[in-house]
Amino acid sequence: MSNKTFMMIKPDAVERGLIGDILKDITDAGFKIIALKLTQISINEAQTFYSVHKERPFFNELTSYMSRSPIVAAFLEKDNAVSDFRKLIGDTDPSTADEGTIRKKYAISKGENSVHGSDSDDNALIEASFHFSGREILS
Ligand code: DAT
Ligand code: MG
Repeated sequence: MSNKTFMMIKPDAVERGLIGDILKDITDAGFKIIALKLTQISINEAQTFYSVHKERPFFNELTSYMSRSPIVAAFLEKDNAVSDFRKLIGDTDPSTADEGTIRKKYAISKGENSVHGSDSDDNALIEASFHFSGREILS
């Protein structure tokens, strides 16, 4: 089991000034930030990042939303990072997310759900490599 996960603060949350609140929730939960950047992805980059969902009916909505305004990308370290971070953010749909989770607190809808968290150790590394060069990651 790896101790790293990748996350993004998505456009809906950056647009509403929630970067600081969400990073505070993440560090309060015991995650150490080992890489961090504010950036904006192109629609092509969003299509690559979410290519696993390319046959899904919400793919166009998802990729245009993710590229419409800036995001924050972060690489995080903690024991059981992937599963603990998924617990911290809650269900994909904020209406069914547990009380106190980041998506319950901040997300607008299933599509505009404020945060991304990797779903496996392998994907955490793939996704972090998409956004960060080696020298941008603390060792
Ligand atoms: P998660 O982000 O919880 O891992 P996912 O991998 O199933 O969820 O989907 C990726 C993103 O796609 C999700 O965060 C929001 C969007 N999405 C998923 N299902 C959707 C739906 N039914 N309608 C609109 N957007 C959806
Ligand atoms: Mg997912």
